[in-house]
Amino acid sequence: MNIINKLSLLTTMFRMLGVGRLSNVADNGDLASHVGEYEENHHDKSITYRSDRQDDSELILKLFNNPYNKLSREDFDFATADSHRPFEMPDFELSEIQTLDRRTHFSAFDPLHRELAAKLIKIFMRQRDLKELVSMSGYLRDEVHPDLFNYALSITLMHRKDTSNLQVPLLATVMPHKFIDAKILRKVKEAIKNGTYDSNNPIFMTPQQTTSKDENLLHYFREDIGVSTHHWQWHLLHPYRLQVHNFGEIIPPKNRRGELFYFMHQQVLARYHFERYSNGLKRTADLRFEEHKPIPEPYYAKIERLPSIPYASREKNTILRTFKYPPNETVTVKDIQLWGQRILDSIRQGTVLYENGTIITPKNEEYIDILGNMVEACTASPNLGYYGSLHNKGHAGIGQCHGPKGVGVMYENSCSMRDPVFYRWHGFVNWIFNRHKERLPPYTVEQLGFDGVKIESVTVHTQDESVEENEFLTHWEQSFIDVSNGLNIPLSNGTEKYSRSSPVLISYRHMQHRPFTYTIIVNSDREVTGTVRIFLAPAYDPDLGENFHFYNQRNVFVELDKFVVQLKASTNDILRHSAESTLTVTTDFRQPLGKTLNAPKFNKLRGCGWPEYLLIPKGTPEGLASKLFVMISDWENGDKVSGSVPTAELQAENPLCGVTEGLYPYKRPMGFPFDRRARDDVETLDDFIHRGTGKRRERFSNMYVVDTKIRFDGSR
Ligand code: CUO
Repeated sequence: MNIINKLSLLTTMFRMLGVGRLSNVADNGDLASHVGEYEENHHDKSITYRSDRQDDSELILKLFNNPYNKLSREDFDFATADSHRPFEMPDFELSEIQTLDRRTHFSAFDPLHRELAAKLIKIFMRQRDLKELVSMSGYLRDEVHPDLFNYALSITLMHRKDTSNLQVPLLATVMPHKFIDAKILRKVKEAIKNGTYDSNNPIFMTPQQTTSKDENLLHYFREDIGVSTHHWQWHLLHPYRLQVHNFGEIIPPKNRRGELFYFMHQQVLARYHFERYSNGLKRTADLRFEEHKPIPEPYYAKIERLPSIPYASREKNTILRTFKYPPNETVTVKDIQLWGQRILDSIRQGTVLYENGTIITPKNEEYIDILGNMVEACTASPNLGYYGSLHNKGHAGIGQCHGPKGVGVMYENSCSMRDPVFYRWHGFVNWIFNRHKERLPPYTVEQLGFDGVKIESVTVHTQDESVEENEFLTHWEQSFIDVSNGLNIPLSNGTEKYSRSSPVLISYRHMQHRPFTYTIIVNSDREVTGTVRIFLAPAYDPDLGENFHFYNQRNVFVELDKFVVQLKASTNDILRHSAESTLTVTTDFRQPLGKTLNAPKFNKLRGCGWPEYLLIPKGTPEGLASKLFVMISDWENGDKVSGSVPTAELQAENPLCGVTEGLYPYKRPMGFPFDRRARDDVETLDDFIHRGTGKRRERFSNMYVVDTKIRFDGSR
């Protein structure tokens, strides 16, 4: 009997014996000792059983396609028995991983699912080379829940050295039901089945009405495919569960992971509010977990968690309540409040209670990182038992507040940003981070300044003559997503008009801006390296009905770019194009699978990063007044981390997504200089960029503010 058959038989036996229950998947010593035995013997076992017909990278990427269909032999040939070598896998691991029923909603917010994913990742990570990985993942592809498989293999490919140049297939292309209106996908599938699909006439996805009238105005932002993709990829890079019980870390937390959790989500919130202001709306209220607290906005997802199984919808004013959390926890509103209180106590006292009972007072610059992991909470939290799991269980509670109707989008990272309640919940999470940030002393003149470096001017130009200097112009644009790898219909039977190699394009509308260039003229009295930070914020505060007070404005500054420059000892003309931003990615949802990452700008984190087309918020037809802030800081004495060099390599790292290994390249706090309150005499942004008083008041030479306008052109 060849090994695949042997495994299938064992699997069937386990199922018959009832081993396939989630309740059996608890950590226990027996399990750990079995795993230990396997680890010891592992290197004596060879695991390869495929033919060598195809390139390994191509093969592994094909495993993501049409995940709810069985692998076709034409796509993935496991070869004949004679090319197999002995293949063994600890049966208990397989039987556990198989316990997740294929119709269950997989979510990384579910601790049991995280546990299964961690085990699967461990299996993938320990394969000794790509060939072994192809064999193992190829075998497991149809044995485990498709969403679990996608999650675990994506994380693996992002973290193994031998797959670091592979573009993990974007979830929207292989599981489009989580991103695209179910009706549209049904229409496409019908057309293909009837033989009426015409690839020259892509189907247009029109903006959906999914929530309140106000929030529907923000559909282009909340429900944008690129926005959700960024969020999904970010969480793949920074999974909650980083360890397997008794095994230590499988995915070690990346440098400043917790701080990045704070910063990336803070920037999402700043952008969301910028878009609200662009649409004539005020700030949204934070959502605090209170008994019977109603959520004002309804949300009718119109997308599916599994093909043909929709996400639950939430009616207007649905209330928060006690909810179940796997495996057998009941989480009350009071639990969440208690964790919140303990976290706020930690912030007030500046101390952290670790699991082993020690109390530590971290340095200011280290505390935010600990706090991020504590609030989220991932397994790098200092004390999950005491500080609980505020953010994650908040997602889970909101995602289940509809009662028995099933789960809502808040229960999953791939689509939670579509729901208006995401911004209310993360508003509360960010409020907690701000409690800490506001306790920090304001940055000193020395920390803010950069003597000898003077920004003489900053201007913004587009090539379009209809656009004025210092004006951004935004407009709608149509792009395409190819869903041919995610339709799960058997296609190439020889008589169909459509085969798997043909693209199936759906057109979607998104925001875009005219490309522009910043011209920054800088005088320097010496050769020196600087870090340039560019931010944009609205000038006018609709909540107050007047220009922004710095206290509030600092929270809505969106970072547009951050990079390192070598200044010479004279006048420097820094020309920087909008498309060069280190914070954005230009994701093409039509990209063919198998493509490797060799474009100069993008590294292995590709897919994580703010969509380039949403770099500039929408603005208004009349032009939304905004403030462009540019700052150059001393790189050597402030941002440089040991061992790093200001090279193209450093600039290829996306500051929103972090680095897969080594140190985060900008040492100053994320969000600097707007992450802290300013000194007491600062009321406006203009005050912030000045130092001294009376006749001695002068601008920080390394800061510059330009009045800009964001004009939305709705005519195209
Ligand atoms: Cu990214 Cu709440 O963490 O969504």
